[in-house]
Amino acid sequence: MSAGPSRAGRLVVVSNRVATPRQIATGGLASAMRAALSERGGLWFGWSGKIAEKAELHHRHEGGIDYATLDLTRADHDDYYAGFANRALWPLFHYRPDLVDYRRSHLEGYLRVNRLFAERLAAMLRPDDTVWVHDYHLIPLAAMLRGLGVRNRIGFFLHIPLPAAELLITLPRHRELIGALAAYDLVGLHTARDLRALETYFLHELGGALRPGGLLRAPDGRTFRAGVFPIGIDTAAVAQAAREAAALPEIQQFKDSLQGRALIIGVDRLDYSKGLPQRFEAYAQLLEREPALQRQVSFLQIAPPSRGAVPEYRRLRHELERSAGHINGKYATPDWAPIRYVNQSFPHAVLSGYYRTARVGLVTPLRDGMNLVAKEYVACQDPRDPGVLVLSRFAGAAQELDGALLVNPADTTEVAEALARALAMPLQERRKRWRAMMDVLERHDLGSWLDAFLDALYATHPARAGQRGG
Ligand code: ADQ
Repeated sequence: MSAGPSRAGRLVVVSNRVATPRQIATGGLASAMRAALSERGGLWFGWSGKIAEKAELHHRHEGGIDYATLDLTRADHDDYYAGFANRALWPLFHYRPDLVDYRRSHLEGYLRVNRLFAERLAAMLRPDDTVWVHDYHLIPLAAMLRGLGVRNRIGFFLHIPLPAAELLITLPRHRELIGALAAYDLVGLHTARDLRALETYFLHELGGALRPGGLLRAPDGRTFRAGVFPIGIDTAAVAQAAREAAALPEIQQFKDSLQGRALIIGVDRLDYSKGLPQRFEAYAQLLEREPALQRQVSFLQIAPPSRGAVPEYRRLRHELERSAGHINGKYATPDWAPIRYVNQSFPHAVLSGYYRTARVGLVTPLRDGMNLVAKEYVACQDPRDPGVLVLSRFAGAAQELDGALLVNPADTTEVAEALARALAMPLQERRKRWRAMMDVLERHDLGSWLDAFLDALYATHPARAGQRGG
């Protein structure tokens, strides 16, 4: 096996869900992954999204890419995905230890499915493949692959925040789980805050060490590289879609329905990390504090439901229905509804038209790894008359988009004030702020994120994997 930054061999992407061309027609990250895979000749491996009697593997070749997808049994799905990943890791990593529902059986299922993934993947790997594992569902995958004798370069990217060490240690068996990151050659995170959390955890909880050149050493002597790779969007394509969206009939109709009112837009998966109840409350405060704005603004919140099998998500959905109904009941007039609350997904072409129509993009997650909606909103603006982004300090995107009005999403008064300021902002200031943000998005787009991560991964030396022992 050759050491050094050789790019020979396939790229193998592993993620919980696999986006085959037929399943998802659009979607930035999925198409960027597919582009990277078809360019290098590659394999995408993960859960098929199906629940079946047994864990059957399906192979398909499409668009120059091999897809290998594995069905999960009901028990595996419930313990690994709905259980440990989404009821322990997701809430904890989003700073909601109060919502963690930790069960030993869920953790066992999580380890079981990771082992299953490792076994199936190991059988498909060639010696010069480079493996890129995605997200919190698969943290221990590399450790399990190493246990099976796999020596390939393996990188990991975490799409969600990595919380402070104080929170990580509340996870039972955290040493085994978080410590397993050391089996990767490269661990990528969205922000410097996430990287600090990882370093602090390895140094102070595991007794590891920081080596020159961004290397972390685990107590057993393994070293790995960790770095900050803030994900971007396909800025040029998104901006282009927004320019073209004006001609779509649904966008024309939508604009007519506003009757000249200023639009505030929110677009999020229906998730408690996105701060939706607080956002509705902030909007109600705006209407209360600035009665002159009543009938002059309209708030469109698009929130397609997700993870309906998890009780917290069902509760949140009810809460938002109540809150939207309450606000509309209190402030609406026969010809004006303050909130348009829509539980639907839209093609990106249409969504980009909504973004471009909106005077304010309201993105207020309580915690978010990055938040691509914030970036998409900015890229969709008309440079001549751009809207204003109101953005949570606790979204990874806030580290880059300082042209936004940054807010603490829990401080609903501050958010209401920012909304009022955004709605009243003069054109010149809007242009200046937008230009600053757009510069960042043009410099650091999705393609450059992909290249930066892969360059760093190819620069690691898999030969040192031989030092690890089996
Ligand atoms: P998500 O939590 O899913 O992603 P986000 O980054 O906002 O959050 O991405 C959502 C994507 O879905 C965006 O591209 C958005 O346009 C799209 N979307 C949302 N609602 C939609 C709708 N109704 N119709 C169509 N499309 C819709 C995770 C992490 C984030 C991180 C990303 C990428 O939680 O913090 O930014 O991964 O790393």
